[in-house]
Amino acid sequence: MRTTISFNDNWTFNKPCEAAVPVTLPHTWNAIDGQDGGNDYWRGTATYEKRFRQADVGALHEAPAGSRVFLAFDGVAMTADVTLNGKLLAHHEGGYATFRVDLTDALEAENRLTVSVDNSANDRVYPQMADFTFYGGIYRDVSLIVVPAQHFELVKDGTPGIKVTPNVHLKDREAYVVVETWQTGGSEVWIEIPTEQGKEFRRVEARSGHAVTSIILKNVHLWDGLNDPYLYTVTAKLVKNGEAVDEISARFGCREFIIDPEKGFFLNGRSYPLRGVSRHQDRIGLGNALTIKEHEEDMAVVRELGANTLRLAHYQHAQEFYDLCDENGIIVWAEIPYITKHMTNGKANAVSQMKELITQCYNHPSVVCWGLSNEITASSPVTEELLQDHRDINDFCHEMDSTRPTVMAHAFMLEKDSPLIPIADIASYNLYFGWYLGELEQNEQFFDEYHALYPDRVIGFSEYGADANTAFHSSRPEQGDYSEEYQCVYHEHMLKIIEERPYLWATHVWNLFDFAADGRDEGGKKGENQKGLIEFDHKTKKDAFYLYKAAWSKEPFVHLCGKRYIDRAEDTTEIKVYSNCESVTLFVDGKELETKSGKIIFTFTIPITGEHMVEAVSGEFRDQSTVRKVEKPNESYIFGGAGNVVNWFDKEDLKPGYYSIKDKFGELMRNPATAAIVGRIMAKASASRGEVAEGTRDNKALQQMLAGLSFESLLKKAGVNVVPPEAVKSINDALQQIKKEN
Ligand code: GCB
Repeated sequence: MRTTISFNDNWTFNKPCEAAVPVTLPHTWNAIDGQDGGNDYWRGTATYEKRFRQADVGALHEAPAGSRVFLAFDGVAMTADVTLNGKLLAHHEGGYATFRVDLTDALEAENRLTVSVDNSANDRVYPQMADFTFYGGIYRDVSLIVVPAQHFELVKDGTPGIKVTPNVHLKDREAYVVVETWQTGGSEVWIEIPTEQGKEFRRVEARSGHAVTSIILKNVHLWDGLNDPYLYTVTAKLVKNGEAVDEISARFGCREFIIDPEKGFFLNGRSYPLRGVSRHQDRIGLGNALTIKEHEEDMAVVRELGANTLRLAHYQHAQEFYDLCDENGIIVWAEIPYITKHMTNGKANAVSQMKELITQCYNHPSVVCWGLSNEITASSPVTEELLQDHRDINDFCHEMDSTRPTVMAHAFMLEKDSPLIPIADIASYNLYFGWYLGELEQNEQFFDEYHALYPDRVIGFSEYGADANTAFHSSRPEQGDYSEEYQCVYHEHMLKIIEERPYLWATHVWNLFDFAADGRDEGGKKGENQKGLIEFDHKTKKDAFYLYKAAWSKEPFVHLCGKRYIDRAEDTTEIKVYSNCESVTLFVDGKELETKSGKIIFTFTIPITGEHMVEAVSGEFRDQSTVRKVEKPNESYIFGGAGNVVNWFDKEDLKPGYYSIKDKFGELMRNPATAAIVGRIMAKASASRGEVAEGTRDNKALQQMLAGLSFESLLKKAGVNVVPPEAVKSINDALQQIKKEN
């Protein structure tokens, strides 16, 4: 039988030009510099070393003769060379999948194990371009596995050695389950599945290292999402001369799903609209070096939110986390880091990462699709090479797995008729109208247009979000102000339009948590993408979190928004409550003010004169906050950047009949005089965005979309560094000199 022990302790970490330090895995060398902004975190090659004597490792010196010894690496970013006693045993490319190495033939009495780890830039291993930090290190567990000479396969693509394919017949309440194993040696494999009625058992002949059998589970207990995520466990024993020598097991779930272009996702024959969030794995102070504790905490938050789906972006997550999704009934979109920029030399790596993803995640009932790529046209043109790589990876997914569809997440500027879209079984779009650019309504317009054009194609919403820093607040929230309140306005709109569109097969908020994006410097924080519903500590929940909780969770609660927004300069102020209760009563300074009935969003207007205690109550559920009337707005609530541009003019201040920044970009480009003013400023903005802008210049859909936007919203997107508030004023002054025709 096999023995598995943790090999996380007693490593030495050597970074070039620095003294060696002792470390315990998991470890990343970018926990600090990968999160502090400046896009200057260290990317290079560092070495981890561990010395061990066979005599000190029980699992080794107690192992019977002929045993084989493997090391399992659950995640080493981004490439790894594993050397034992000077012999190079493995080279692995890809920072997010499990790989295992056979140490046996290089083992000595005293051992020196080194893992050389590299996260430097190259043109071969995905990801190379994205906003998130590409942490380096042995950031997941390492374990030592000792198996007999005859054992289940451990090395090939990091396989669990066992593959379970349940095929559910809902009408008969049966599942036809195919179980396969791969092994070295052994003559027979014994397969056992305990059921509620007893157990199913098969003796299977092992031929050329492969054994396969099928079992019909009658009265099958379904894996039914959040309602009842029931898991079966299958055990496989490898038998030699009538005796079991190795044993493995896998959990699986029996479920059926279909995806309808008009009605969306169905689980086990019932409509089950997928509504949830995306997750990146990292956390403040820890980087990507997590333990099961952090994974469990994240899952607890997902449960509190009531989401029924997660997009585990933009790479393979820890196996422990897919396990948690299985156990909690969360439907998962799994993907590889083929992202933002296509690389001519990247195909082999994209294929091998996909092979590992499917091999390692195949048995998880939570996983329902394989994501081929994310916004791959954001900075690459749609070339024949890019199309062919997608076709090949797509075919490859189907060969490996005939039970799950493939999916892609497209950038907003990818034309709806692009030949890239029909390659995958399902298309989804990442749209940020109402945040980076454009108006909120353009989100639903986009999808309705797509759905009208292609009513037979499945379409989904793979990303949408708005950044919010919980330090910033406003009673007149505006796009680009980074306030907690604008994030609420944005998501209130998005929640509504999503609920009105059952054809969206899956929707995922970007993102559940703020995450490290070392190249970013915006909204008052360096190095973070702040589109999370929860801050980077994975603890501080922003108000928008409770909007979705009110929509999705069945746990009754009331949440008073704006607890961090205490000082307010207006005489009457709005108090907003998110709740899944039917009515909410507001008390101010202990006095009952008003009861409102409704759904999810309850707003009250109250006069303020001094400091007031506000309380929202529904039955036994209550929440409290304080508001204080102040003479002047509290400066610390205002993001000193784009916010100034946002509130620069009110429509009433403008001269009617003359052009202004409020006009549509397309309209301004039609008049030669205004086009000259606008053109100059757009050239400057585009130059500052460099490479990404380059790829979008000749994009018809993008040009059309831009034409429909107000020039003001484009200026907001360009940001204060490119167009400072004074410049906005002088552009507007210039436009106000030019009279509109007719
Ligand atoms: C995207 C990317 C994601 C970014 C996000 C953003 O479309 O897929 O990686 O973090 O936009 O916040 O800009």
